Amino acid sequence: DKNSLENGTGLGRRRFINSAALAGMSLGALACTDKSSTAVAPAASGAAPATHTGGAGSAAHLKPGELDTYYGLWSGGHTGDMRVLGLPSGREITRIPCFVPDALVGWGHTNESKKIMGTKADGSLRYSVADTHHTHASYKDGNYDGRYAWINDKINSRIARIRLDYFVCDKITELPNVQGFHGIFPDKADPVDPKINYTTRVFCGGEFSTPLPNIGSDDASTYRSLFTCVDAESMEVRWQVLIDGNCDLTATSYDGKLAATNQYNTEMGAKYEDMMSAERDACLFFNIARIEEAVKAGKFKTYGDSKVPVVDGTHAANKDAKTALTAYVSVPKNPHGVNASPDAKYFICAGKLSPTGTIIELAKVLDYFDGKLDSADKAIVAEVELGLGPLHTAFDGRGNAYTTLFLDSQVVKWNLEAAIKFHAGDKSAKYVVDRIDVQYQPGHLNASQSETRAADGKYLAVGCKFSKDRFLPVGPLHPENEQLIDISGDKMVLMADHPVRGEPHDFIIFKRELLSPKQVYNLDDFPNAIKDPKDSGVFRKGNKVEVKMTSQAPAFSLRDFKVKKGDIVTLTLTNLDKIEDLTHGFAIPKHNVNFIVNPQETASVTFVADKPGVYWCYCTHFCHALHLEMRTRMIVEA
Ligand code: CUK
Ligand code: CUA
Ligand code: CA
Repeated sequence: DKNSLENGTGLGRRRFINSAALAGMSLGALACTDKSSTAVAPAASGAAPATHTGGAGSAAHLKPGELDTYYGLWSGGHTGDMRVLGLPSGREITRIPCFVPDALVGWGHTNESKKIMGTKADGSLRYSVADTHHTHASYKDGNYDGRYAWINDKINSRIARIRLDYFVCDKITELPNVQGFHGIFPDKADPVDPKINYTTRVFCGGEFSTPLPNIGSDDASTYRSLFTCVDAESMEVRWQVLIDGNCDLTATSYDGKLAATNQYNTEMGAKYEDMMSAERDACLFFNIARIEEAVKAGKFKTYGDSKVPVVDGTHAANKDAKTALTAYVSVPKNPHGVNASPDAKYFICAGKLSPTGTIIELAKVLDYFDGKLDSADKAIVAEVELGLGPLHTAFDGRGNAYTTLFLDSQVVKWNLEAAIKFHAGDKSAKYVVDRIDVQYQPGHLNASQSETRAADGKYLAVGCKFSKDRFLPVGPLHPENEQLIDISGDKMVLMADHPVRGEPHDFIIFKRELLSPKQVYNLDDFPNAIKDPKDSGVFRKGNKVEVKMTSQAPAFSLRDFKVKKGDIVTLTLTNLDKIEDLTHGFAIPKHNVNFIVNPQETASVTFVADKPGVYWCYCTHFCHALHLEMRTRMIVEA
């Protein structure tokens, strides 16, 4: 029966098949096997209700013109952008380019965006590939405050900040000394100053270990990972912590005192067999106040060219809990995901290779740092079976957690206090509340307002890594399947499937009232703005030519402009139109130029006019009845 299976006393067929697979195969082989098995028999047990009645579910389909009630910020995976979805409709509203060039807005083509992305000496982009995984937003009083969002690039260890007033990326920082920067989480308060009840730091977990400094060496046992703190305002790297093992995901406490990362490679292995050889790994806690004191006191090193202070968070240097910067709490085999409960009491680590969820009580971690517990492991208040392949956890604000089970293709809803009771010996405590099959193999999930004090338990989105038969086939590359589940009642109810282009990982969902985006730029925010059309013209210094122009539908301020063959041309365009939604584009044939300017925005491009001729520059963004007529000529003289 269901409960005996859930609480580990029974063995259903579904569990049996997966357990046998787990025992007999490597993880890699297992994932492949499971993929094909779900294609054949997607709903092995506990099938989701075919229909639902009432509740939040009835609102999934919005009428034309109706607005969504929640924003979703989705990571774009290796498209390197952040995607903005409306929930519950699941409609993708926009994409915010960050790490990778974007043809619509000219990201990576304009001088302004290239400066943010970073260029080489020759002016070309330093990187044009990325791999984003995690999106999080800035906090105030335990809820999102609508200032910023952040997103990571795992490939090049970069963190991007998005201004949520304009939905644009405004800063990108490359982290020194680390590779495979994965987890990311803003703090929610200052550990010392109670007046600072908002985000001032962003923590970043380095997943891969490298020699430090990174000279070529094949002895992986000498490689190191670091945990990094970035300043939320300046986006400069404040400090790093040298650790044993690696970092994966990150979480922060509501009081600002603790941050943590789950560690799946405490073995410091270079091959996956080595990385999964130990029965237990860890959830590593950082004492933020003590780390900042150590940095202030000069107790740090620097590595290579980096000036960033690195403090020592290894086991050997942190044996005395009363002065320790770090605490390693042991959790079962290769955990994935660490998430903070909205009651501010617990961090949950999901087991991945172990079928368990581990609840760590934060007050007890602080007790350990105060010398009141003889072992950090005593902060564990529950370690309970959830199902196979637990990855990420979300919350409903009513004491329940929702964890994705990658191998079981399910979401399990479980009650934290009941799990704690069960762990303490009360075997009658039924901590598993519900399960629902998802289609298929879920990675991240998140609930509306989940990782805030205002978790509202309305919607749960699940990022299924495989969509298989859920959409019309489009060749070998399937979309992923983002599913929406109504969690407002006792039973989870599947509301909708949405295809998403690969390959998102993480996302957050929050109430639309928390944001008030601006729809027209401020001319004064652009130092190179051309505020008066009369200031337009061609200005030459040797072979460097500046072309200044404005746009007002349906015309550019220069009806034509002349440059000479070989000129290095910087063309600056200010959109003087003030009306909301009145965006112009600017393309120059044969010169690889196309970008847009939104109302009151200024952007510039630099290119070489290398071939004599007449080039019709035209507006690429539909703006006016005379949009097609909105042109100017660039005449390149021999
Ligand atoms: S990781 Cu993708 S499913 Cu990068 Cu957050 Cu867990
Ligand atoms: Cu301006 Cu189209
Ligand atoms: Ca391991």
